[in-house]
Parts: sequence; structure tokens; C-alpha cells
Amino acid sequence: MNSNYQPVPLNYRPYSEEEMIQRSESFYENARRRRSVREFSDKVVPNEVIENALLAAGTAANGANMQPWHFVAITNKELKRVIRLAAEKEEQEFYSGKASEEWLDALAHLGTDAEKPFLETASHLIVIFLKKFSYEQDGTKLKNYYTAESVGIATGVLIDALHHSGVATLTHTPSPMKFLNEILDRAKDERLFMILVAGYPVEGCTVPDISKKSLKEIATFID
Ligand code: IYR
Repeated sequence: MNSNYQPVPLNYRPYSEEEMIQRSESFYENARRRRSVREFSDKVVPNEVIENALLAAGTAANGANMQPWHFVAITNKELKRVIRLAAEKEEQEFYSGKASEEWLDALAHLGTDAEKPFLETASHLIVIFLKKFSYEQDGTKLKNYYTAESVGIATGVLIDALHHSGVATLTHTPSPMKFLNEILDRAKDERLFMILVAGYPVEGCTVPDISKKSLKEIATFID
């Protein structure tokens, strides 16, 4: 065994089977109410809620525990406007030529377009960076592993932690916005992974009428 391996006890919490079933049901009951929201009010979410959700995201399973992520939480109005305008420029190109007919057809039922006012109105924009490398105190460069999987898992935990706390979100995946590394003071080798829009939905908010696949469609059980 590697001499660096110094284990500590697992802080495991056992439940009876009845409790397990009850807990799994209540988790699903809440999870199934999560929807991507595109109409946000400008009401500000307490920073403490965002901080706790980010701490939860930081617990995500990840490659070699390198924790290859960085989250920039923005409430600054001018900065949100800059991001909105840059994103809309990209999206205008996407909707008027860059995207294939097939892709636009797949999006049609969502009612999306190039206008992204929520990037400016929503309480928080959480810009998520993926770190291909880590740096030790002395500057030694270390490779991170399974970075896309790791940051994807952390983003999922973040979305569910926010949903659990009553915060609505929208995943926004812009084409490269290199300027964000610069204005957010992130190293050149950090890759913009996603912008997570977080806030309160407007009163009377509506969402696309979509459904999720059944268990039979998404899972196979082999005994
Ligand atoms: N990025 C565009 C288009 C878009 C793409 C997918 I895949 C979606 O699930 C939703 C939208 C936009 O934000 O409008």
C-alpha cells in the first residue's frame, strides 16, 4: 500500500430500509420539480445561500480529489450587463446561421431566442471554470484528471443544492468568451465551463411543457 495512504473512519449514516425508501422518494419528489427558468426577477438571493450551495458543489466526486473547478459569483450589475451583451452577440450568430436546421428544430419547443435579459436581471451569475491543471505552492504544475466529468458532477450538485434552497437556475453554455478569463481575473488555462444563472423566478413564471422519460426508457435492470 502506498505510504501516503492514511485513512480515517467513514462518517456513514445508516438508515432502515423503510427510511431509505422514504428518503429516496422525497428526494425524487423535490428533484422532479426542478425546471430551467428563463424569466428571473431582480430580487437578490442572500449570499449565504449561494455560499452554502457552492460549498455543497465543492463536495462533488472528482478525479484524484484535485477539485478542478473555480466558481465566480457575480452580482455586479455592470458586469452582468457586459456578459449579457457578449452572450447575445454570440446567440444572434447562433440563431441566424451558425446553428444547423436540425439543432434549431430540436430547440423550437423551448421557445428560446437570442435575447438573454435574464443574464442581467437574475440575482447571481455563477461563472464556472474548469481547471486542466493545479499549481502547488512552489509553482509546480500538476495535471488534473477527468476534469469534464468532475466539473459536470459539481455543477449538478450546485444546481440541486440551489433548487433545494428555493433558488431557480438556468444553465447557459456560451461559445468561448475568452474575455471572461481576463475580466474575472482567471488564468488563461482555466476553461469557461458554464454560466449558471441563479435567482428567483418572476411571479407567474411559465416554462415549456415538457416531460421526462420514464424509468423504463432511461434504465435497464439486469438480475
Ligand atoms: N445556447 C442557445 C441555444 C440553446 C441550446 C440548447 I442544447 C438548449 O437546451 C437551449 C438553448 C440559447 O441559450 O438560446
